[in-house]
Amino acid sequence: MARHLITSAIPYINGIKHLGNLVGSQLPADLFARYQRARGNEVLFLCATDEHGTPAELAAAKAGQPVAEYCAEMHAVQARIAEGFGLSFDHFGRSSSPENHTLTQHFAGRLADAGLIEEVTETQVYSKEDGRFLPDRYIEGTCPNCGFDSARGDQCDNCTKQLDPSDLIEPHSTISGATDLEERETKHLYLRQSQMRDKLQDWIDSKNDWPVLTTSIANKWLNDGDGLQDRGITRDLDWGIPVKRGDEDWPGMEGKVFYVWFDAPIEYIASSQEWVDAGQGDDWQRWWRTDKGAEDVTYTQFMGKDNVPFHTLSFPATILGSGEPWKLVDYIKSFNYLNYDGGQFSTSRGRGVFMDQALELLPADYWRWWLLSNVPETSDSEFTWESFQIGVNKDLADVLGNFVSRVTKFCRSKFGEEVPAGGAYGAAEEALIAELTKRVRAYEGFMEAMEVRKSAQELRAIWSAGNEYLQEAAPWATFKEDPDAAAAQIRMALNLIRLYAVLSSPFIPETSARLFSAMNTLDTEWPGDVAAALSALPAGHAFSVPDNLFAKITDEQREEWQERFAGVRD
Ligand code: B3M
Ligand code: ZN
Repeated sequence: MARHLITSAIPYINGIKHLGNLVGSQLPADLFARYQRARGNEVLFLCATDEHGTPAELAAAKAGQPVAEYCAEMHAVQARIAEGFGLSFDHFGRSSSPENHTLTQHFAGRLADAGLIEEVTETQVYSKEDGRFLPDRYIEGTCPNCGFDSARGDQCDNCTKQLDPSDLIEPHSTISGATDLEERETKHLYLRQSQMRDKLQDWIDSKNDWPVLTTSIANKWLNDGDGLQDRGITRDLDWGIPVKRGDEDWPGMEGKVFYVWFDAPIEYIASSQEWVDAGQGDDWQRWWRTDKGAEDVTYTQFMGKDNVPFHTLSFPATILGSGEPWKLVDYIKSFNYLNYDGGQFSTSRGRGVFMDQALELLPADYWRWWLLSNVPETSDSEFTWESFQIGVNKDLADVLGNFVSRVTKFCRSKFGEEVPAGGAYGAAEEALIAELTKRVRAYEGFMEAMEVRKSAQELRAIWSAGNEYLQEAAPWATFKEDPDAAAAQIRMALNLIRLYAVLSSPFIPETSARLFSAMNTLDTEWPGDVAAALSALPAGHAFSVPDNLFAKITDEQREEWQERFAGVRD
């Protein structure tokens, strides 16, 4: 039995995620986790909310709530929606957990002991009225380039020019409006990533099976310009993990917190500790410590392409720099972007369909199927309501749903609600078994390789093969001349439904559960031997006719939704 540690990039806490976020990490990670479990492998699948940093502070301020309270509430909301989408995390943690505090401070201490942390004094904008240093995006003023009056300290949204706060004309604090801003000296910790360039390069070079999308991004950062830059890992903020050196105070760093991107990936590990502390798991070290049993674990990370530098360089620098035997990632699966109806999904502008809204329209499996079969894998892809309608109506309703409905209803009317006996399988059935054997092996290969689109295509072909068989066998016609032969055909078809339930479960788990329940079986075993799997339900086995599996999306619905989601959400 193989052991798979799987993590999805942890979504920011600042609001409900849109479908583009979902398909770029959590959903494909879930597909892979469900597949590995279905193959009988041991899986630990972790995710969490990413709760620190300026975006969390801003979102809480906008909601008029203390940030800790906002995060606790939003975590519960995100957890509930994740469950609604069938995301089968073993644990959905919080980067603000006590476990992550301790572990992040531990790593910082180890890195300091190894000489990999440098203390740097720099100047930053301080607001006396607010009593705090202001991050760049808390400062606004007039753009020196275009005259736009709400340019931010890091960038002008009007002309896109990159700015420093000191470039702004008449800068003010966006918290209080205060204009008496001054530059003050402040000390920060820098992670000396440059010291680890060669180590990281060797590690990346050893990953010749990684997708080019992943390695090219890493190599760009390793080799561009002056090479890998040292990186500030602390901030002058209230909300975050206090800067400590292990469990000791860090002189000069009082009142500062770690940078969100320093503690967020560490939460992957902390999430497994939370899992144990919550009494859900009994040992996290055998997943993460190569001296404690993790040497035979395969660790796969899922993420959008914008997260790749942090996972190929910064986080490995933390892990390697600690000098401790932590498990490094074995494979990074990264994704391009999903666009929305001619533009981009946008959380800040409320553009597109958000996870909670999607579940109000239709059950999770409709979305899972479309999103996974259109995942932005080799290039960006686009959600349109037309494409969604076609995907759902054709693949789910016409192919899978229709097959199940015809077979079960026909059987009920002619043979009753049990698998009919009939004769042995004949040539047509043998041919079907041969085709499905080939296809199931191909499907396994694609799933193993995380080729999500190809996996979906193969699964669709497996469903179609059943439809074509039924069309040619035509048991409703056979029945008139040879009821025994028709019975064998239906026995095959009912067994196909069970097979589909097994194979489809990583993509459409709710539907798969309904199929198992209709087929009245607990036999979810993966079809190592397809012929045997297609005899699993014996003659006389009782089943029931399930309710219609999928409702078709009508043109009126499509138009209405398109209209409803054309604007922005507030
Ligand atoms: N929260 C960015 C994102 O959600 C960030 C990922 C952290 S992964 C450790 O895309
Ligand atoms: Zn400008």
